[in-house]
Amino acid sequence: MRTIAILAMLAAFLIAPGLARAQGEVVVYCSVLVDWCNLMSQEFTRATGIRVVLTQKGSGETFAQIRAEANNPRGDVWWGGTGDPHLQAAEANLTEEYRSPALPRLHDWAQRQAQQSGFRTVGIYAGALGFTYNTQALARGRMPEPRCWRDLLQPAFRGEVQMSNPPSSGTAYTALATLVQLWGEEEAFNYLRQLHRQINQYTRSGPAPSRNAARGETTVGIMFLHDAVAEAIEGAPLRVVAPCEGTGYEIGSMSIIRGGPNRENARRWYEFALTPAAQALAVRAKSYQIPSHRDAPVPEQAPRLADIRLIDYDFARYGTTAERNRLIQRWEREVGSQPR
Ligand code: S7P
Repeated sequence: MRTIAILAMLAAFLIAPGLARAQGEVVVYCSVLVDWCNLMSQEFTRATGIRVVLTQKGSGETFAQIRAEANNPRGDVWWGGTGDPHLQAAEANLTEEYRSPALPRLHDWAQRQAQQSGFRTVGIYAGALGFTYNTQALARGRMPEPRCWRDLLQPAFRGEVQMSNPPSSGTAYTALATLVQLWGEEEAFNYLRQLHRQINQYTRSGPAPSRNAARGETTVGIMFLHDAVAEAIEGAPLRVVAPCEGTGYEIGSMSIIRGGPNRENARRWYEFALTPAAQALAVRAKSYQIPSHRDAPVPEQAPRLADIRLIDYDFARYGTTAERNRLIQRWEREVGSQPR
């Protein structure tokens, strides 16, 4: 009897530290809207017992942070955000190769994102780029209904358009790369120089222009369509436009940070985030992207990629550091630094 009690104590002693390690914490850099970050963290902790230490920042800023911390990584997993900076992080060896058993259950575009990065990132959602306008501000200003990118150059929209800032925002970089792919580089920069005169503010983060259009602080906002849909569902007088010439899209991605302090828990998060149940949480947090798991429900309100004239976005090319730096430097030189 005494031997059994001692063995039981010994077993408990051996198992307990393992359990503590299995629970512990995971440091998540989250690049979607804060409500979704919080809900996902709560549900992950509920499912696993692992505490989540969360930092919410846009994709451009998170990429900059991970790069700055390269010699002493503090984050474990980067969840969400536009795919291009995830590809750059993979190229810079800032993230770790990992092949989830769930990979074959993901849509082709999400699997392609993984293959293109040498399995250092994976697609978790998709969403198309476009613009939104405040119908009340438009009516007040007697402005014409914009349907195409080129409509935003009309004199009526002078000072009425907002977009995020390409050097700091993954969304704005998607816009820049989209226009270059749509029209060729010279024509795209010609457009961007003219658009510059219409801009009232380049915001730090990507979703800000839709929030500001919802409040009537700008008439037009350029952003991912799902961000404007979220505002419209909350009752904002916004119309959401997939531009007539065609548009690009993002593959929102997830990566494990190389050398992070809680590697096993990063993998637990990664697997959890690829389940249909976890992906279905988005809509509860009022996020309306297309989920990457084939079995995850697509929110009824999500703009359908099949209904939009999408370009064949070249993620392999526009996700490289060389291309991003080159385009952003050109944008700063020829557009951002010019008077409006
Ligand atoms: O969740 C909204 C969303 O638009 O924000 C993400 C992204 O972090 C935006 O980054 P920037 O602020 O750097 O533009 C998108 O991936 C996502 O769809």
